[in-house]
Amino acid sequence: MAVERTLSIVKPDAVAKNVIGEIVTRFEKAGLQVVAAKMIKLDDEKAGGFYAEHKERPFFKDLVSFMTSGPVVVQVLEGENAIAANRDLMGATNPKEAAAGTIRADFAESIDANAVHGSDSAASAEREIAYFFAADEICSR
Ligand code: IDP
Repeated sequence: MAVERTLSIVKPDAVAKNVIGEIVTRFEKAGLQVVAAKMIKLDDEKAGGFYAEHKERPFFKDLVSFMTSGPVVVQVLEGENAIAANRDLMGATNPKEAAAGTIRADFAESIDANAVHGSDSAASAEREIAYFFAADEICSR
């Protein structure tokens, strides 16, 4: 298995629910390490650029509006198979379809407000990490 890095975002709904720590604990208990972290308030440009691949989708405007509705916590997670491991911890995009015990099953309200983001491939992880972090902001351990 390869050591990978992935980008995680604790979305505004989960920050508002005060469950940042509970979510990070799940990453740590699964063997993923936080190697970079910041709390930021996205603006339309930053959120829209992040989700550029969804620009033509009908939910794009709502997605940007939700992602800019409050602060988010952006993190780089590192560990064995980190990209798939994080996706497993997150659960399905729609919390109604997310497996029991996953972050989205436990903390998400709806497909719009679904608690977390996680990179879905190695190429996405590379782009997304660079979108939020300079190389010297990532502290490998
Ligand atoms: P992911 O976050 O599980 O990777 P994506 O397909 O990349 O899912 O979609 C990005 C985000 O866009 C989702 O997390 C969700 O908040 C939102 N989204 C995706 N599909 C829909 C939809 O059909 N309706 C409303 N929002 C959606």
